[in-house]
Amino acid sequence: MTSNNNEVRQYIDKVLEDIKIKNPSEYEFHQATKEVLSSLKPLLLKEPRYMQNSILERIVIPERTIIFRVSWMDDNHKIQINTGYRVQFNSSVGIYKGGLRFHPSVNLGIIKFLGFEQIFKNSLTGLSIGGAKGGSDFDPKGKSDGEILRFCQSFMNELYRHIGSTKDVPAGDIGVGGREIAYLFGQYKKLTGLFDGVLTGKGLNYGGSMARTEATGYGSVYFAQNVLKSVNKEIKGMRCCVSGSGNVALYTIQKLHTLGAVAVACSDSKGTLYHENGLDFETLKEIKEVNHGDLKTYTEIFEDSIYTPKEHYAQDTHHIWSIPCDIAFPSATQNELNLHDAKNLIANGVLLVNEGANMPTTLEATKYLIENGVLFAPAKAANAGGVATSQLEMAQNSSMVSWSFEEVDKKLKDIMDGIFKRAYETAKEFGCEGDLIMGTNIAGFKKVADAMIRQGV
Ligand code: NDP
Ligand code: 2IT
Repeated sequence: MTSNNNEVRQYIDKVLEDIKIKNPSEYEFHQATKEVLSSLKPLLLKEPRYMQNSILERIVIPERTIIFRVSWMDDNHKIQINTGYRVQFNSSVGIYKGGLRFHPSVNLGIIKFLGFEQIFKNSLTGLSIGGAKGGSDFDPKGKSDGEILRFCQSFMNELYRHIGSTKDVPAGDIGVGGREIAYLFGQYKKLTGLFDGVLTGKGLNYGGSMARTEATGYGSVYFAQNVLKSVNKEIKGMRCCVSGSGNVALYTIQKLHTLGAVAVACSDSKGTLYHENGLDFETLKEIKEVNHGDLKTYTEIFEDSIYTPKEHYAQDTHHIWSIPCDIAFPSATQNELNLHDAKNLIANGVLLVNEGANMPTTLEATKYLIENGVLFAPAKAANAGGVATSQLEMAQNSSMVSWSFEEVDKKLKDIMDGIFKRAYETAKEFGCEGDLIMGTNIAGFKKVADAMIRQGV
């Protein structure tokens, strides 16, 4: 028995409508669920069991949402209060897994959109990992090292009871890098007396994996290589704009240069940097990763580079997307590439948009890019190298072995090739060859939904 078109469309619309009613003002969550559910139509038409088992209604609600108070003392001995979150979204195919974001914009809707996306991304890697996300509205910018330490300790004082190496394994995301993971791990160990793989992205001297730092950026470029190969092109010689200058952006830039492409522009929350002959990776790393500084200081070292502060951006646009490039790698944050930006990219002849960040392209911009023949690599596939390598870190921790950089990098590349193949072939199976959004969402969803059905209500 198959379902008919109207029935499926009404089912999807009803679930999306209910999400809006039950979760008002969670706009990013509305956007993420709309993107996924809309692309599942061909699958729901073909396989009625998902409707019969109320899978959509179930999958859009987290298994557990934890919200907690985080109080900590600043350097002036004043007590500061933030909100902490951990949304354990889906454990059908494995332990809850996903990053922690520390940024003042964090709210429940943002953590839910990220947790929801994580379910399908993790499933698509081909590994057994469930989906979760967490974080806080704490702003690490301008805080002393002591303040970061005290915040992380207080955050873990509550989080520790909800996580564990066979239960829920957080990692980094915006505002959470090696320093924060170390402080969080130290406090977890004090509270539980356990030295285990409860967090990923750990330092190499206490259980971390080689290549985890590089993994999301490298993986994003490996994915782009696959997309280009499918249209008989190669990455060598391509001029690229990579937004952001954090973990994902930096290692995207490094890998692009290794492969003979040229990254000409990057950005941070204050402005855009353009360097016609190619950005210098080591200098960027020193400014952003080591010193947590401003991108602007790059122009003091390279006088032929140009910095445009955010205040000078044209209205409603992000300056970086008005710089001519063959490939755009949005790698900073959600909704950082809008319809105006898409029009600018197309006017300048962009070939591929490869999403390094989570949900960086608005729904309107995505539609416009695709309608105008731009290749599009969706985040759940293109940035899955980070979480996949986190799983490799967990595998090394539980078996007490350490793999070399080359071994991990090789596994990462194989995983990214596998993700592309799965997404590409799934799209083809459903009559939409080349539609990687549909391929990614259907392949990611199917594995989780089938596990949910098999495991009962
Ligand atoms: P980082 O904190 O290391 O870097 C984020 C970068 O983006 C910084 O340059 C930051 O600017 C900029 N940025 C952040 N928020 C904004 C904003 N609201 N407006 C403008 N610029 C902003 O984070 P990551 O590199 O780890 O994460 C980047 C993206 O990649 C996120 O969407 C994240 O969810 C996603 N991602 C990360 C993975 C990982 O392993 N880390 C894995 C998969 C996806 P500034 O330097 O001024 O703060
Ligand atoms: O969005 C993501 O995939 C991440 N921030 C990484 C998650 C992880 O568990 O490594």
